[in-house]
Amino acid sequence: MRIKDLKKEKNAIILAHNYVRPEIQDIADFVGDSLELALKASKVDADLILFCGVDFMAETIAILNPSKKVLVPDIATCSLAQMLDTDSLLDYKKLYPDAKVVLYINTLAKHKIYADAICTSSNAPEIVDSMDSDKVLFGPDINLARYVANKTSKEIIPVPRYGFCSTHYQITINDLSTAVKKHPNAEIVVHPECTEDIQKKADVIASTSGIIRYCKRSNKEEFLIGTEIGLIHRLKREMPDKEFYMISKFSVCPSMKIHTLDKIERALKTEIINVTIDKNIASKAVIPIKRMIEITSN
Ligand code: CIZ
Repeated sequence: MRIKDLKKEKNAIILAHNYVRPEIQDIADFVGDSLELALKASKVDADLILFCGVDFMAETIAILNPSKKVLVPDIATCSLAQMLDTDSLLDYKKLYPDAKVVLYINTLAKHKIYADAICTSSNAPEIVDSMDSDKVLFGPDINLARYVANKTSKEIIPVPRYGFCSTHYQITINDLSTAVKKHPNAEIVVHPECTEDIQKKADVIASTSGIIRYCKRSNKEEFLIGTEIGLIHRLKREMPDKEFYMISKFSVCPSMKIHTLDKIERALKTEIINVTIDKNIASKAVIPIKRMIEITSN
């Protein structure tokens, strides 16, 4: 049976992250960033959510939608989320007892439970500013931590000392100068997970959905994009009259590309792999996630 029929039969909806393969974005009911997807999942009238993205995103959807069955086509691990380990987080908390803890959404639920608030790349400075402490433990991405530190008067203490997204880290200054030589009129738009060197040369730094919104507003016709390659599909689809070039052709997240149409069909047929979270962890992790939603909707 085809995906469309299976979706109808099971009252299922397919949610896909901005970074997944183009053919999956094309059949998804909704494509967005992790927070948009989790919020969308709470609003839809579906019994089953098939999510295409990586582990921490699937967990967030499951935590915010406890009454719905959440499936993934395959196990996709975010290497950045893996860079935070429980012992270092707890050691830092002991070392800075007065600091609040803000964790990027790219963390596993077992770590979210230690946060005062979660943030995404689109709301990180706002969430940090809302904390009632001068010091904030922030993790796990060092580049996002630096970006936030430049936007706030609070002291940002990165946890761990050097967590990074391998996909964004592969975008080098050399790639950027080559791309600028080829497309001198293009605006440089990058994600805050890019290194500090790249961020300094950028015209705009924004989250995935922020990049889409910015390119729509801009009068420019050409853009050099510094993020995972999957976003290019959405940019081109939504702005066919503008030109988008990757700064580096190597910015590909293997975990995001693990999902395929065949695996989606299989998942809908068999209803495995199910995303389940320990009830005790879910009940604690939902608190800092809801805190972020509360802060950003005020
Ligand atoms: O929140 C997300 O989906 C991530 C990881 C990045 C972004 O900028 O959308």
